[in-house]
Amino acid sequence: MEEVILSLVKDKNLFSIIEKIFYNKRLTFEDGIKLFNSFDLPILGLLGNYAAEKKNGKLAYFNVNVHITPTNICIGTCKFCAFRKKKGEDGAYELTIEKILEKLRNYKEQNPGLTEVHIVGGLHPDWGYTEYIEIIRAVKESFPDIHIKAYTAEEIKYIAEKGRKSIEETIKDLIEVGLGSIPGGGGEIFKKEVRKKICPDKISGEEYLKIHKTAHRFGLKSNATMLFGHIESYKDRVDHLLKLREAQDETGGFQTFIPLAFHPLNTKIPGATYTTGVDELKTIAVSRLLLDNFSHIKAYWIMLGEKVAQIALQFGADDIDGTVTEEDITQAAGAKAGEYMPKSRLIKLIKEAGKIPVERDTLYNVIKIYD
Ligand code: V47
Repeated sequence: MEEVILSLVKDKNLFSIIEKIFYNKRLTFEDGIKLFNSFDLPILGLLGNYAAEKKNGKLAYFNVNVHITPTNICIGTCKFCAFRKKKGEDGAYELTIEKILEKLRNYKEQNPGLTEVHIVGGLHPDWGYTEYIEIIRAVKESFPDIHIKAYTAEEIKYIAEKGRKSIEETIKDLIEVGLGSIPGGGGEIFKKEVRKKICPDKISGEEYLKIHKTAHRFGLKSNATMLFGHIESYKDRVDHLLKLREAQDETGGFQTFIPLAFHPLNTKIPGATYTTGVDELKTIAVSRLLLDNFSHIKAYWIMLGEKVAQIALQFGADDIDGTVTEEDITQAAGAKAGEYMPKSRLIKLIKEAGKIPVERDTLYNVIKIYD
């Protein structure tokens, strides 16, 4: 029987990896490369799904959330970003605190059961420590029941520099005014040579990890991301994933890993194209298999589109993100998905992928199981 099953595996390079997965042995850098190089997509899916179900059974998570982006004015120079504007440029905007609260009030009405607001924006040249802190304070004071997941590691460093404070002090102050967790943005690709080309002025991979680990030590949970499908190689992806695995071994503070599919429109990455379905699914599966110490892998439907995100639930993902409502970063770069998905649609996508939809809060507390 075993032989019959093994004969279904077309890529014989996967044999030793399958054995390791089955016996709970940690995969190596070379294993990661073999998995990415494999075209045995059904087996990658089977393995990814096996690893996901070992962690989460048939449960697949979503949440009722909104994104708010207080400004697109940014001194950053990331070549993959189509969202950023210079101060005074056509389309540049900055929201007042009153406007942010008004948006949130409207979104809360449209999204009954809203539990999370995701707030990230640009590195605004004129905003100081106080401006960034006051946004969090005002949102928390007006909406005490909504979890605030805000500010990427890059923004936290910028805020700290603006306030001439340490990362530790900045995180402490943010927690004091109501920050609940940190999103994964800014991970991009850790490998120095690639990072220098796609985001030369951004914090390094080491700094990104250090800021997340510091946040974890202060009791905050965070997410991690990897931007894939631009100029990076499989080696760079595996390097990125293993560095995350190492950091997670140290603190255990990451909740979810989110592979972000690169969108090329209006970006400055020469020759870049959209990612393909096979590469997206492969990346979900390999991420699930390498990140054995992450509880969750998110198939972010905004970037994968609802169809690939749904299939990803059979390839190792156990989370599809949320209702979202407003999303600007991917839209600026040529998103093919929309920016709002009703809860009923998220539930249908998950059910028809053969999984049990679970409405969660940001920290993965179960709100409702739709069995
Ligand atoms: O860091 C920028 C990416 C990220 C493009 O933590 C692009 O729950 C594709 O991190 N094509 C921000 N991606 C978004 C993000 C995120 C989103 C949803 C949930 C969570 C979470 C985090 O967006 C940036 C960058 O890697 N990005 N430009 C682009 N052209």
